Parts: sequence; structure tokens; C-alpha cells
Amino acid sequence: MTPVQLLDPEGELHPHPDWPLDISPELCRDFYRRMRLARQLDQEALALQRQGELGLWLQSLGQEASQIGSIMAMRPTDYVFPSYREQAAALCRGITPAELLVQWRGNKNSGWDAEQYRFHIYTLVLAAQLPHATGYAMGVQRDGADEVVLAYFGDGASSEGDANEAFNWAAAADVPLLFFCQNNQWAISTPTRTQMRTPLHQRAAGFGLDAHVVDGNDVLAVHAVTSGVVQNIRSGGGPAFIEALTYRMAGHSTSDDPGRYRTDSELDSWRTRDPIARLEMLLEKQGWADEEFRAEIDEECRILAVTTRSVCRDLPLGDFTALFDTVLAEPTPLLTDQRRQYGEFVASFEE
Ligand SMILES: Cc1ncc(C[n+]2csc(CCOP(=O)(O)OP(=O)(O)O)c2C)c(N)n1
Ligand SMILES: [Mg+2]
Repeated sequence: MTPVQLLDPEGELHPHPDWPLDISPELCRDFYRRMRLARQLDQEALALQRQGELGLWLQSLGQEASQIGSIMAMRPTDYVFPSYREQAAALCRGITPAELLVQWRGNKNSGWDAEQYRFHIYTLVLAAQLPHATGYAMGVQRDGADEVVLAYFGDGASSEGDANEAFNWAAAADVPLLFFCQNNQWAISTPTRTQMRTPLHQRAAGFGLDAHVVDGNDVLAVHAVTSGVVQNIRSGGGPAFIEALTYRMAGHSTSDDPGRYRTDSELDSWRTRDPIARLEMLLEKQGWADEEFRAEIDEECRILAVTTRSVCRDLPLGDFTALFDTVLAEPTPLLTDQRRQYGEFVASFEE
């Protein structure tokens, strides 16, 4: 299967007969604005981590088209299960910078109300969200609700038993679920090519999922394919799988140094396929972005950056001993003792 592409890296449009999309100036400007804001937030969070304000951050740099093109194809009432770097998608649901950062400042296990935003908490245990999403989608099916479930995960997570069980279970139970794999070519330092022998979308088809592959750096293609696939799921067509071919342009996390395991030339080759740059070229060629529009976006990004920095610094520092309170409903003597020991350890540091 050839990855679906509507907008090439030079900013040229190539309409696809199977994946129609009304490519209006408004749609392109909206996607461009969302991608710029996501990238800005990511950059600020990275800087905040480097300044010691956050413990960790996992960038979505390079994956904005995959996330925004897909989430914007869902209804706000459709429930989403993310992994841990879906902040570009989270922003589209209205989740605020403070709600996104609080977890990485170590204050809480998650910063947002999953039910309010129909966006589950981040899951750091690889692929654990996929059986959760499948079970949730079985509930949707039994309730007869008009809802489609979207589950994000990575190429590396696809190697987990949980992922493969979820694919089979979802297909066998015929639930309204879309598995959306951001194949960003790397699972920390393990490249996709050493992790599997069969392309992911082919494996998915083997499970009986309606499987597709798309250029994940082309927001228009991601949007067109996701919209079509979701429409099919909603009308009873059964679960589906989209493999979005993209690239993690940053390190795995702020604790990772990708220079240890990949080359600059690889990164450079993906830079030429940057999702934001190609949409910018399209806007330019079509004359869909004037000075006023550009100035507006720059200003919005500037305000987001300032806000992100100030809300982060205003977040109280975490009470780490509280972690012990949410392990079990009733404390055990062992937990109580560990909580006390940890409290003493933390108190032993000077300010
Ligand atoms: C069950 C489990 N095993 C190992 C890890 C450690 N780990 C965290 S992220 C990661 C790589 C994941 O790669 P991928 O699924 O491709 O997602 P990406 O980080 O590239 O978005 C690993 C091995 C984990 N979090 N959970
Ligand atoms: Mg990956």
C-alpha cells in the first residue's frame, strides 16, 4: 500500500480519488494555526524543563500534522485515549497549558478532567491504553451510543502484547474504535526497521482491521483519511487502523540524547518533510495567507509562550508524599511506613 498524500513536501496539492477533501483556505489556515501553537507550546515546555521548572517533557515536534489532522476529524464527544506526547491533539480539545504541564512538574498524576474534555489521561505504560480503549468501545457498542473511540500509540508500543490483544479483541468484537499509530520511526533508540518484519498496516489488516497508511506529515491527507475512516466506523463498518508515517524530530524525552544513535543526515532528510513548512508553502502559493494573518498567528504564539511560562512557574511544587495515598483505597502498614520514610527523606533537604 502506498501512503496517501494530498500535499507534497514542496507544497503542491495532489487530489486523491479515494480520499476527497474540501481544501478551503479556511481549513488550511486553521490547521496551520493549530500546528504553530502546538509547536510553540512544545518549545516552551522544553525550555522550562531545561530551566528546572519541569521534571520531564516529551516533545511532539514533527508530529503535529498526524495529531491535528486526526483529532480534528473526530466529534468533540468522541472519546480519545492518548499515549504521552499528544499535546498537539490535547490543545485541540481545549486542554490548557497549565493542565498539560502539571503532571511533568510532578504535582499530579494528570492535570485535566478526562470526562470534561473527552480525552483520557496520558498513559506511560506502553500500549496499556489500547485494551482500555477496546473495553471502553465495547461499552459504547452495548449502550448503542453514537460515539467513535480513538486510541493513539507509537510504533514501539505496537510490539507489546497488550497492543496485539487489543487489535484482535477489537476486530473480533467489531467495536467502534480507531487505532491511530504514529510511526515516528523510533522507539527511544530502537528504529522501526529492527522491531518488525511486516509493515504495521499490513499486520493490522491481518487482524481483520480496516487498515490504511498515510503520510503523517501531511495534515490534509491525515485529515482526509481519518475523516473517511471514522465515517465508516460510525456507520457500522467496524474497527480500523491508520498508520501515519511521521518522524520524531526531537529526542525521545528531555532525558534522551538522540545524537547517540541516529545521524544528522537522517534528521535533515525529515526536516525537508516538515509538516508546518509544507502547509506554509501551500498558503504562500495559493495566496491564502496575508501579512495580517501572519502577524495574528505570531502574536497568538507569543501570548501562548508568555502564558505557558507564567502558569508553569505559578503551579505549586508537588507534595510527593501524596503519591502514596492513591496506590490503594485503604492504606496498608507497609505503605504508611514508606510514606513516612519518604516524607523524612524529602524533609532532610534544605530549601
Ligand atoms: C510497558 C513499557 N515498557 C517499556 C517502557 C519504556 N518506554 C517508554 S517510551 C518507550 C518507547 C516507545 O516508543 P513508541 O511506542 O514508538 O512511541 P514514541 O515514544 O516514539 O512516541 C519505551 C520503551 C514503558 N514505558 N512501558
Ligand atoms: Mg515511536
